[in-house]
Amino acid sequence: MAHLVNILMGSKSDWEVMKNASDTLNQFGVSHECRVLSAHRTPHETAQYITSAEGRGVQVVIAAAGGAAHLAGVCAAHTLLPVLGVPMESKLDGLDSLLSTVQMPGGIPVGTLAIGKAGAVNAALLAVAILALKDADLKVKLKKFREDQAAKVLKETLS
Ligand code: RP5
Repeated sequence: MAHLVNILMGSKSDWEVMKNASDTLNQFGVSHECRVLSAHRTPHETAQYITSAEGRGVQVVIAAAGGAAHLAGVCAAHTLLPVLGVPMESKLDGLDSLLSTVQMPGGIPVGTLAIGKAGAVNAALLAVAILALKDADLKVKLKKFREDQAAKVLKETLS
């Protein structure tokens, strides 16, 4: 079966955070592949992998990197697929990663999420929302996720 989402990260050190994106996609039963590929350390392999993504049936790309975080931008430059960028926490608290990911030149968009775990989870949820545009069952699951989340908040008690 084709993977619908590719999750890329610049280093294995990003996996602890990006596992949250993978876990969230698993929660929705969305098939995906996770790879370590770096814009700087493996530029040719990154370009090759992302250029072939659409042909492999991928519909959304999630790219996470920290520091001089160019991975999402490089991915976006090599594909017409939607690319969601997740800035990783870094020596500068992720601000460098955030700015490197979000400040794309006009013409090559990257949908940039929050720094760290919230961004990883939300990238997966946004990927689900994109896929749900053409998948009614997935839309039902997303609606239930939101309802369950709201119910949990409303049940909170404070001592
Ligand atoms: C980036 O540099 C990676 O995405 C990671 O967030 C950061 C540090 O990488 P390591 O030095 O831990 O491999 O490319």
